Amino acid sequence: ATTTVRERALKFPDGFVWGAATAAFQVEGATGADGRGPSIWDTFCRRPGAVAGGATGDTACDHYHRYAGDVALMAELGIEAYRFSVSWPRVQPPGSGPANQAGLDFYQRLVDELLEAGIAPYATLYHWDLPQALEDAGGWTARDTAHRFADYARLVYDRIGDRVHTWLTVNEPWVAASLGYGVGVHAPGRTSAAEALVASHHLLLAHGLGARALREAGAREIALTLNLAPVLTPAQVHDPAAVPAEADAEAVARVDCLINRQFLDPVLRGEYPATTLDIIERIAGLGHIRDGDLAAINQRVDLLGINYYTPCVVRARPGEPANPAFPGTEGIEFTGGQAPTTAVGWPIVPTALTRLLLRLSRDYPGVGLIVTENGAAFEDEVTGEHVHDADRTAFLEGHLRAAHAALEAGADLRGYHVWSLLDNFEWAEGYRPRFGIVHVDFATQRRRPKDSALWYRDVIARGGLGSRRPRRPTLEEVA
Ligand code: PNW
Repeated sequence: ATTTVRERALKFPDGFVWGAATAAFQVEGATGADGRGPSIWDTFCRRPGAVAGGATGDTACDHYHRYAGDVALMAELGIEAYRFSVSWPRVQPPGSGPANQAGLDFYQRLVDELLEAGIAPYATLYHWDLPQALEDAGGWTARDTAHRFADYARLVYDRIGDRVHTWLTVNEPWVAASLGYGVGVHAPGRTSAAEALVASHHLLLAHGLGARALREAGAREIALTLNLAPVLTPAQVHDPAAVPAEADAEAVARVDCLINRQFLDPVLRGEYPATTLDIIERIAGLGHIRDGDLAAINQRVDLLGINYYTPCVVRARPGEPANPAFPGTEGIEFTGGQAPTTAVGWPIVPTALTRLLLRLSRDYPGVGLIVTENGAAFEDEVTGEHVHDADRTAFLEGHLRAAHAALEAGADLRGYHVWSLLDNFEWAEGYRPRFGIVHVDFATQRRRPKDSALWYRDVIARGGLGSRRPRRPTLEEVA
């Protein structure tokens, strides 16, 4: 006999914030408008072979001109919060000096439109579009860039601080430093493990100095956003309770010190883990870490923003060379595990989100948690008016169930932003991978909510997930 198991309806707490996220360079376009200066991504896009298809951010989703329509669309979907980023080269084209008021005007218009629609603005101050002039002066390998960031944060706060409750300083310092300065697949395209480690420290310092400047100016809620990846052995991908062998456990702990604790510990505990510090010392020296830096980085934050897409799966393998994105990982193999993957090849492991949220609650108590990005690229099926993306809906539902499990176990999770509101410029991958819950036809700029957006609208309206009969397997799957 078969029993029909219904997935249970899940209610999220009152006040849980349902949002959607984008980033300036990925959606705005209008890169020459109103005095905006060049960023490292404008430059990088013009380097032959750097970005798939030679794509640029010149037009992107033209959100700079279409923001009002995009806000109206969010309102129709019932989205309660919009996480956008502010483009530094719009606000301060050379990266220092006085503000470009015309650039700030855009964010004021956007924020006013959001508030008018009852949508809470969540402003990220740095989502990778460094002014090119600062890169020419050393970029994130230069300590001064962190000070420039704090000045810029203050300029933005002075204009829209009365209207924006939640501020996120820096988005994913690991990606900005490792992929930008270590592996070279992101702007500015440098390839030095030592520079990546120095850049990481300066991005952390920027967060700390920026958070301090925002706090002094009166900001109410301050956060940063980290790309956190639970580090698992291949066995734990399927069985979260699997106990790793000692050598594998050491590999897990080491990688955890690079992807997660290199950022969590300085920000939330005011120190680097010993393993991280050893690796930094061996590869970059410690000359760039000055007395007082860790205290500056360890500002009180009200929220920790978590970008979660996929776990990091590793095991010990003697003789394996270090992964270029993770200096100091000789003898560790990075594998995918056996999970199904998204269109960009990232394994789909929702249970790892529960694990991550509970680990953060246990190891870093006292800070509110918010998922600032979670989502997936899939091949959507466009048929006339409709865009079918059952894979994305299943991905989001699985991760919301995982988030709910963490809430039930006591995690202080305050909200969730889907990545992304719109299909957009996916960095080195160009416009091919589509992460949006809203489809964008880049030839016409037409927006069409995908099935996942309509599903998300219902989730928000209901304050959680309805009960659901799992899909019956198809004949091919049974055969
Ligand atoms: C995040 N990786 O980026 C960013 O915050 C978004 O701007 C981006 O569009 C989104 O995730 C989807 O990729 C990442 O290679 C980019 O490990 C690359 C990696 C991780 C995160």
